[in-house]
Amino acid sequence: MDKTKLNKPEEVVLLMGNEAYARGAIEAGIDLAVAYPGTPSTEILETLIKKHKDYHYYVEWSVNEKVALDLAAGASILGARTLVPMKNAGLNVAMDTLMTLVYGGIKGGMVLIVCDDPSAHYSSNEQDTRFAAMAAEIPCFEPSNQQEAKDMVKDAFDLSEKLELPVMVRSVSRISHGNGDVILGKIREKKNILGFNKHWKMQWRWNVYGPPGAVEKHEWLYVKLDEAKDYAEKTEYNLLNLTGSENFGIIASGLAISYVKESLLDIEKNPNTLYLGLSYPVPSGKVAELIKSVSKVIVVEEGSSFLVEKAVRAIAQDIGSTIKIYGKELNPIFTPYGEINTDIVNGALIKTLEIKTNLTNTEREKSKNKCAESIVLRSSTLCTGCPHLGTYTALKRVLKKIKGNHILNGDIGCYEQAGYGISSNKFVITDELVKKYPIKSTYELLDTIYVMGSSLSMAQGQVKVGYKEGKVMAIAGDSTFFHALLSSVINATLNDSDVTLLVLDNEWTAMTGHQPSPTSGVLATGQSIQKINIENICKAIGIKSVFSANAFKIHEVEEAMTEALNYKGFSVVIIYGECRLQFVRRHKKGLPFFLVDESLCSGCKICIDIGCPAISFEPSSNKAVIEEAGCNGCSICEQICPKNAIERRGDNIEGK
Ligand SMILES: Cc1ncc(C[n+]2csc(CCOP(=O)(O)OP(=O)(O)O)c2C)c(N)n1
Repeated sequence: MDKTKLNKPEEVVLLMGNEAYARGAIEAGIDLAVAYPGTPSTEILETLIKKHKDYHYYVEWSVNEKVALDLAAGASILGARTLVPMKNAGLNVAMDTLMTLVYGGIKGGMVLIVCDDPSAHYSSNEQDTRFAAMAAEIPCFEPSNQQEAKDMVKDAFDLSEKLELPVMVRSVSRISHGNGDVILGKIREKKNILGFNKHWKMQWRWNVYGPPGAVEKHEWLYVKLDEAKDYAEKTEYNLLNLTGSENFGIIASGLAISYVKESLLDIEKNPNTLYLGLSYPVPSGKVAELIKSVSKVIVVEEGSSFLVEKAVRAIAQDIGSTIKIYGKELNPIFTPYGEINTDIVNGALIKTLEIKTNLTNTEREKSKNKCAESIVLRSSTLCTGCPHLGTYTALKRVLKKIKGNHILNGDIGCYEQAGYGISSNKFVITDELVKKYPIKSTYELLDTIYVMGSSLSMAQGQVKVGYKEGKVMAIAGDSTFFHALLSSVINATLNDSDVTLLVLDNEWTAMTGHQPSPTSGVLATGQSIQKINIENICKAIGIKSVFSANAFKIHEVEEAMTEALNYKGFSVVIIYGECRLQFVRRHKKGLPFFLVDESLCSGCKICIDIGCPAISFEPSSNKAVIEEAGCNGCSICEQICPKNAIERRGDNIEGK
């Protein structure tokens, strides 16, 4: 965001959804914004970090989402306005706090922006986090465009303070990462006065066990929920339009509203509509009015919790209506998986309503296909020179020498790509083949990947039930180590599990865009701090077998891994190697690069199996090729070439 424009209310600025959310928070006069990075939410805090000095609020990348929410809770009960953005899965981590925080609420406004990811573009699931707002019994906004993204955050703070409850704003990737015109609003100059009052409006207000106890505090939450329902009926974000001329009505929420609006233009229909910008609680009065005005209702929403659809059915039953309701759950016209878009809405409306139309979407299809033609198909890979490539190359070589059906439990980070199966062969599943499947590509290494921190505890489960057919390993990064793995590390130490953990310490939270991790030595604000050393933590916990190695020195890594794998009990190898992109940023000049000496290359493809995007194979000459401009000079290929056919050129700076 351009600072000069920031102070100009009424100015129209093109903003990415996540910048719009950040702007909304600035306009609301926040005191604190804390988060753990996670796509598609990361840019919200990144934008706020850039502006924290101008608008006087505290920012930090916390070690995980629960810690972030706890921080915000502590501040909000003093009266501070706090923002906690996170990705979908982030709320799962923070849910423990949220479910109890609502029993007494907060004093200063608290807004959680939860960025869902329908179609799982950046996530391991497509969860519809609106269900969490419903479970926690707090209001949930859902913007349909970038303007609303900004406005809703600002209004969510006011609502939060009015209800004395945290309020959720549910985003989706296409809002968070899409761009749109936003009319800027005024920035609230006033900051809330902070103060601590133990019995603010209620005895033991901030102590859920203090009298009145949890049940009474839950009862209080229901009073608040009634106020939220009232707001849902009155707010202009929930827009009822009964001036339509069709015998069907549409109820849509969030981004689906934009799809519906576009679709109605396409199919040239003008039904009664109810657009919900606040999708929890659903305004039953407005829904009832719409139901009564038509003979069928189509519910369009993004996600699979059927939140609005279920509510519409319940309201229909309540008012004795037998109207047919279409959506995703019963009478499905949309699938509950994958995201929707205007074309899908068009198709569903045309089919369900048996609309005769000339609309074929051909123009849109044609331009889409044209764009698709110019895109080279490729899957994601680790970067050239990535330290994880060195680690995995060493791991493959070590495991090849140890007999058995080893289990590699992966975790969440750039290194998870070793489980993406890029260039893996398709094969018919037979028990024998499954066990003996020969791993060549780095991208076929990891067997399990679920969520942050699960690798090591899953590995423990495997050995504790007596798995003995091979080695059991867990592989996780530095940011993940602090986020959710540390408790598993303690658990594995306590219960002495025969598992080897590899911690790939690349000094950054790389996958989400190089936010600092506790091993970076720097804070979000740029302030230098002492690095927290994972090796020291492991030793302090009492792990007897802790090894370390340099990711860019294959033999060193192999040696450390071999020793750890030979150890009977819990062993840890910390593999150091800064994310090569960060390293290259600091050493723009003078990096070495590597080239293949064709006269020596035997075409064995050992270097290809590293999985480095700078190395390819030329079938016509049967030789490997290194693209000079792509090479980041890590030297892994040089170290493993059996023919010494890879030559170092340029200067001689090595990775740390
Ligand atoms: C609960 C949760 N929060 C956030 C994320 C987003 N996320 C994906 S990978 C990652 C961190 C990766 O950092 P690290 O473990 O250091 O590995 P690197 O990418 O640096 O190799 C994060 C925060 C997530 N997937 N789940």
